[in-house]
Amino acid sequence: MIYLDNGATSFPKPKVMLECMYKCMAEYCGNPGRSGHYMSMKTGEEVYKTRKNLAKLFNISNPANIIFSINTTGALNQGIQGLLKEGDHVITTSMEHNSVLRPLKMLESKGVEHTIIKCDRTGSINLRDIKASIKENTCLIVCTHASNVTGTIMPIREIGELAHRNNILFMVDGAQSGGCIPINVVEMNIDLLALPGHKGLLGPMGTGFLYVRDGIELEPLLLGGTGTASKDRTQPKEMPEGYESGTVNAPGIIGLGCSVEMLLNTGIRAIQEHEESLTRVLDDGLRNMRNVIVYGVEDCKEKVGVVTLNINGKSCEQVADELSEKYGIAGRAGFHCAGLAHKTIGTWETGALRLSVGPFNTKAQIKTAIEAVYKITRSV
Ligand code: ALA
Repeated sequence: MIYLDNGATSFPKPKVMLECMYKCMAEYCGNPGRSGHYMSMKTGEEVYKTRKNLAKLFNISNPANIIFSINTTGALNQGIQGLLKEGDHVITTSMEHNSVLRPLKMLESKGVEHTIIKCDRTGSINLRDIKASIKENTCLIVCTHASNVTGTIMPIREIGELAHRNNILFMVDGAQSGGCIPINVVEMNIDLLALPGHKGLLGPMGTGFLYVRDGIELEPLLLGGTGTASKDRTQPKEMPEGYESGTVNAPGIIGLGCSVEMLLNTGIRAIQEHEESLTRVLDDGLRNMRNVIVYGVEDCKEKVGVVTLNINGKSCEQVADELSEKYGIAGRAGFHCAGLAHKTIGTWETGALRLSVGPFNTKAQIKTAIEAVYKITRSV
């Protein structure tokens, strides 16, 4: 299969990661931070190694500020629900995933209000609109780094600057950008960063994390065993264990650490260049095709490796099925858990087909995909 659904999860995974996970499970996997024997200690050390690799990749000075979660949704929920309280105001955008918009909607019933800034039809935001929405009780701006519907990259550094000038915290959803384009939490003014392990970081599903800058007060979302202060009925708030209650996905986290090590050696810039060149070929090939509508920004420097389209006369689901069944090409059709983003770009009624590239795709595969879409347009 030609896999162009890297926006949903990356595939294939690096062999080094598979070997790493196998070794962990076959040779030493004890419960980290729970016992003093070799297996528990070794697992704890390897889990910590992942924290260190992630810290290095994102310029996080203290690896203990990384809280492991089961996915980006878990990380975003911990960040959003852990921070906000009655009377607070939050600013977000119309290109967000439901993992931001649904917690914010739920928090309305707890007295937390929010403003959604409408982006334009390419998914781009105007900083002036954010600035105009800041109120006295605004305490958080939460924003995707790159849209999962159009790939559009948001001006994160500038939004972070604006937030900090107004004493507002800045949280970034890096679900589509982590491992694909550089993220530097210091240079980009990021206070909280939520990321998946299984997308651009090339780790397994069931992994993700939330980075929380020093000095930020956060209520833990999940209460329970931390391996520390066991006689205490109240939840410890030490980072990171106070926010990682229960047994963590150690084999997954350790596998993620191996993938991140590989990314550190390869360099994110090299991955970015490769994905950008493939995206350009795909975008150019489809944007100029009769009966094909491509959404989002045209300049591939302004987006991650996503090309989203519709073919006149066919539903996006039909096109996705045909691509899969006739041509062995994997994409994702529908609304991508981001209905409001579809409303923003004008596909509220129809949804769209998303093709998303990864580091292991080749130019030949992209050309085959363009050819396949062309054949489908001819069969309408
Ligand atoms: N949020 C993921 C996507 O965009 C699953 O497909």
